Amino acid sequence: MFDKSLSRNKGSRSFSAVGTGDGHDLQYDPPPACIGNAIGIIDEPLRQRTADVPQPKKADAIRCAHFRNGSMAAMTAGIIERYAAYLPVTATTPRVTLGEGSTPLVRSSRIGPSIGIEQLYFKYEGLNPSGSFKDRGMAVATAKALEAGAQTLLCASTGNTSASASAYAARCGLRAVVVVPVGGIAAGKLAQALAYGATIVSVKSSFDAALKLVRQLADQPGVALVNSVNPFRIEGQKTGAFEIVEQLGHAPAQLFIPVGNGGNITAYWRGFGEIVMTAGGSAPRMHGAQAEGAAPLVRGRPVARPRTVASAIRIGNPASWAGAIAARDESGGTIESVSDAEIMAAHHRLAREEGLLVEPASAASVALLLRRTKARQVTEGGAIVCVLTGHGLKDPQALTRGLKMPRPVEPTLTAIRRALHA
Ligand code: AN7
Repeated sequence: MFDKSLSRNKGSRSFSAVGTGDGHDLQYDPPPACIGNAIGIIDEPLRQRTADVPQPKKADAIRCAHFRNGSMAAMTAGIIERYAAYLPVTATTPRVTLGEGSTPLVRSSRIGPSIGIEQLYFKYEGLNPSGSFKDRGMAVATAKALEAGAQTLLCASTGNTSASASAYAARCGLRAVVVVPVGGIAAGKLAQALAYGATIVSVKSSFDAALKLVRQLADQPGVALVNSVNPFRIEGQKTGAFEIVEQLGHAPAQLFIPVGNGGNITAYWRGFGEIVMTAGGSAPRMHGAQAEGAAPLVRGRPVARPRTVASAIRIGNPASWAGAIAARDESGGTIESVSDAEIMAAHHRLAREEGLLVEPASAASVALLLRRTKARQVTEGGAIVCVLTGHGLKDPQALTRGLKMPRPVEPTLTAIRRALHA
């Protein structure tokens, strides 16, 4: 079991969780004031000072009443502010945030009991500001890019990285340039990047080839590459592990997580490792889920033409290959593949049995848990956490597959009754 307080050389940082006593549905104290003092939190990023928002002369009553019981800003402090002592930031690093992190750890109501797992939780990362876990890493990567004087965020992406980079670039007045594989990105994510004002280049290649190209392009002044090969991305994403430990009060026994480029499993493993080093306890077994048609880490060699319904993890040559394998081996875990049918079945169950809407890639973590449970490979007790990496609304095509949209009926009770019984 982990101690709830993590201490480091800069003084101790206490994660106080005020809960209902049953280990879930926890609420958090605002970050202790001492952290701000110790490292000098800057209230607003430097680049935003010029944004001149017209202010009313006199504060209006409704607004004052609304904020009387604490400002929204305190509730949604971003990950840099909350975890500065554990991140490679200094007092002058801008506290870039869109309110990322602080995502719910939702206890399973129906899937867990149905497979005999009492303590099953879902880390619902789709509730991040741009709809995926990438926002944790992007906050730190963008802050460090600003600090270094960059003007452009550059990335290749299967979708979520491009949406996240575009959002954070817009936030900070930077340019986003995203290179995406043609036909390889869900419609919602492309629309999202466009809406945030990114410059999008669609290349006639796979994600892997696109990443290779942007790595060459990144070698220019003023350009920051924000794929997970950027070490600040991994640093930001490890905060997902910190939150799980805060929310449970200890680390889970097992963590299930989808794997594409291998960045996130590397980040979570680092996060758990740092907690063990500072507070003791044991880290979870890490179970990485790849899609059967895009499973280079399972096969032990790159896949030239990766195929899967889960476009976010349609990756044949993961950039964080070594990190993913280390997470697996050091934790005594596994990296396994699941079929598209298993992914969509898990997607369906999450929506219908838990009320959790995710994109197919995210459902891979649950698909792997279901497969291991069926094969009686989940023998040890303790809490299990599945990371749900991205929101379901991003991939409307996958979402509506096999669903029948309702036909309009006449506005009469008879017609509605007839429709209900059809
Ligand atoms: C929902 O956006 O690679 O193993 O370019 O969007 O860290 O790559 C997305 C990856 C899992 C895999 N779930 O994470 C991109 C991109 C979702 C994702 C992954 C991705 P990594």
